[in-house]
Amino acid sequence: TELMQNNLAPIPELYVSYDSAQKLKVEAADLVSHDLTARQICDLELLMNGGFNPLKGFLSEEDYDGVVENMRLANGALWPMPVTLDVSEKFAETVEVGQDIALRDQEGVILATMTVTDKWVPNKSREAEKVFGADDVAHPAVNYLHHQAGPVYLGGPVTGIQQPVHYDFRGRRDTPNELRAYFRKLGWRKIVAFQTRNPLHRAHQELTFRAAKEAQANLLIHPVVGMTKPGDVDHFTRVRCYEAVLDKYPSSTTTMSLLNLAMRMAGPREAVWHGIIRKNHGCTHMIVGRDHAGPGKNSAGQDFYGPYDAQDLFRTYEDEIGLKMVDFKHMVYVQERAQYEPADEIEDKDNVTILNISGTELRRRLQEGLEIPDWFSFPEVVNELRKTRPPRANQGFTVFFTGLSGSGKSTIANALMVKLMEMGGRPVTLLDGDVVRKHLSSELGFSKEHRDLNIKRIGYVASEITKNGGIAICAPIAPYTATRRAVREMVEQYGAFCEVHVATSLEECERRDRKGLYKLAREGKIKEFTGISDPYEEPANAELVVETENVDVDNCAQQVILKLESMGLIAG
Ligand code: PPS
Repeated sequence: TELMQNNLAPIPELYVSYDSAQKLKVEAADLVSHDLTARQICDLELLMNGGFNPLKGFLSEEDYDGVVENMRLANGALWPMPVTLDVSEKFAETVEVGQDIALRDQEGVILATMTVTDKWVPNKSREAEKVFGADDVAHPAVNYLHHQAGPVYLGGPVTGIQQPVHYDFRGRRDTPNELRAYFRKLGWRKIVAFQTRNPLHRAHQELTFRAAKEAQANLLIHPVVGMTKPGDVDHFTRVRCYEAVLDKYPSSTTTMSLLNLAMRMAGPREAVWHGIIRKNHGCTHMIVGRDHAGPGKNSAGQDFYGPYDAQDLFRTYEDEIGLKMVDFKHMVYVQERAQYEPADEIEDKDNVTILNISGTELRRRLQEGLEIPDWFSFPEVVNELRKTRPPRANQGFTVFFTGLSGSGKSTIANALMVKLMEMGGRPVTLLDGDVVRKHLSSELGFSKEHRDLNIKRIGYVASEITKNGGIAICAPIAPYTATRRAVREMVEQYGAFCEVHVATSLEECERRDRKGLYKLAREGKIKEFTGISDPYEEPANAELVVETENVDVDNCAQQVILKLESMGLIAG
């Protein structure tokens, strides 16, 4: 068939020659500049290197409408995904249609120029409905659309000056033309691509191996390292895992290349998009499995797409994509035969033992440091995963005390620190209110704005400590709910957050008046004093509330330890 005649001729790129690029770079210094977001940098790279062929730039309004409504550019070509340059209103006001703008990376390096042909305010709800299937922010791309993307879109052709710089795994990254040249050189004419955003386990190896055999093709492991689903295993870990698995394939038939794509998790439309992208990279086949590029559950707890919707849509457009789908059902392990088989092809289902570990179950086992059997994955892969996802009891976390001045936060925090140091295993840092105000926030006072800044600085330091596997104990007043929530969100990206409300009443704090501050506050000598002349918003959802009246400090600290143990943060 014509699909077999993969001539692997170079495909068009948007880059100008080296000399022109040097000139253009100097000239572009005078243009209005747009600083690209991380996602736009991914999109731009694939636009420039031909990965998004036939696109010549960010979509015009007419192309965008066609893509949203029926997956077609204005000229009729199949294109399922809006690739748009979203900007702020403020930036849009500085740009007129017809003008050239410079597109810079996050360090200010000019990557490209764009002639703005279109500027419009998109109907984001329509985009969400049509492209992602529902205007529901439980979908990561819909959430991005509404909460991160700017309100105005700019469209127009792009002139490429240079590729975005990557410092990691440089030898594993290839443009479409580099891959085509590689296939040409090795005489590969049929190539089946495997798209992935997850670590590969034995089931995937088996599936890709079977796919290559079925198509009698060479195999390209083509993992996405641009942006994947929030919460995925980071790409550094994944690439180390892929490298380990690559050793299990015959090197003469299989290769791996990293794709700097920003996924949208758009299921069926995304599968078609992936097909076009792989076609551009010189492949003739692509594996589409169960729930391809699935975004997970919607806000009603149901799947956004059916498990085989992506395969169905791909099949509809297969000829136009120009690349064949190798469809795969779910692979499971049959214990009696010690091998993986497609679940729907097992005829003696009732007489054999079928084993399977779901993604959720795998995360639980990693989380709790439990066994991950050899039939499921490769020891090297499990090893890498255990390094980045250590069991909870080895992960960093933050204990965040909040309460009035003189409530006993610092005293309990100190006792907790000593107890945690006695246990050992993880480094402990105490970010006490007074210490922080001396070292991190010495210029700040007690206005709402300054308190918020102070707490966010504490949150930032705590999140870094948590990320690096340590224990951060914070003990500021932190009077505002919204600010405490912001800190929680910062920390929870990396580890657990345990909020402890030290609920000593104002009357008791004032009665104790350890530092004599309440007296001064009552006399008006200290302004904006929490509880007296400034608000304290009581936490409604703290992990723990400790009473300090008639309870000694040691017991309060013990309550925190027990809470941490119940959260799985302290091993028995
Ligand atoms: S905040 O709101 O979280 O930024 O406050 P924090 O950094 O914890 O600082 C509170 C300590 O500063 C002393 N202090 C005051 N507290 C509250 N209001 C006013 N106006 C004020 N002025 C000085 C006070 O000693 C607090 O210490 P603790 O340890 O909480 O008693």
